[in-house]
Amino acid sequence: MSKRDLRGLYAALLASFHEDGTLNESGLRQIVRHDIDKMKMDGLYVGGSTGENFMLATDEKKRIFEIVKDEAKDAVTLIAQVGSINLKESCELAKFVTDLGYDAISAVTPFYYKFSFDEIRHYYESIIGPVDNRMVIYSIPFLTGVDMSLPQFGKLFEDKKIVGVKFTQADFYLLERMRKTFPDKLIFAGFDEMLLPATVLGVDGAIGSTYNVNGPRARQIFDLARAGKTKEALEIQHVTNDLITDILGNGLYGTIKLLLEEEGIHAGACREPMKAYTPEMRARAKEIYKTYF
Ligand code: MN9
Repeated sequence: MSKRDLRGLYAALLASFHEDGTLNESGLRQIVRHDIDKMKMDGLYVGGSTGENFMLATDEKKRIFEIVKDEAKDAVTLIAQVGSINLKESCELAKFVTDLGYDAISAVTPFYYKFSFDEIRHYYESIIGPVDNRMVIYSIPFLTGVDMSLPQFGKLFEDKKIVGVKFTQADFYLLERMRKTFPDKLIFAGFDEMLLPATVLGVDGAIGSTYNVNGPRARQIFDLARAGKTKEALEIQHVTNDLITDILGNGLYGTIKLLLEEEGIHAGACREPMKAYTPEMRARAKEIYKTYF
């Protein structure tokens, strides 16, 4: 099992597709290189929401995990998100990425059906139990509807292989309680627009979609906040949040991909049913690029 320190800043990796919806393998490699070489990320979080993972077939997920490992090698930490409500698939992917040498596994809380906490615990134990790897819970209540309590996180964390959580929620009271209660577990901030307050509360790292384009500013916020320079960090968070607001207003993943296209990276289209780019959306992305980069 990888012993690599998991702390640090991760890009939630985008996937690249051709217009016909098939995977654009060279585009994906370009994004990986960009995140490592230009954005200077400590790691990549592969197969998350930003990777449009929940719209993909199992063999496409596997191909992405393979390509990313092949391109990144051991240059950065790699976490593979394998969660889905097809538990058999999640278990198969957990083994697959462990064999590939991924440093950790992550799994979104099972969604759509209203699973009980016991069922959620069973899900995590089924995924991580059989493999020699570490698990980072992916908590994102606004998309999954699964909002776990402090004691519930505590029950999951009793399993030594469950080492942390990607905390994509804005509940800073819960975040503070988690930090105090679980000093040895890893907490990753999941909302890029709240990186500064999350860092002040002592997160171990952050995982975000906008770091594919805004990595250097995120690094400044993270470093300044950890050094106690919150005023300076806030200035950069303000610019960052102007950018994020503009990105969200134009379509999140599509706009990040269009910003990468401005850098000569073939980030391509989004997977249907996400919509194709309109001329207006492309034009707005160009304006956003000129404003912030
Ligand atoms: O992985 C991302 N969450 C989603 C985390 O995409 C649902 C975030 O990075 C957000 O995209 C970002 C913008 O709201 O904070």
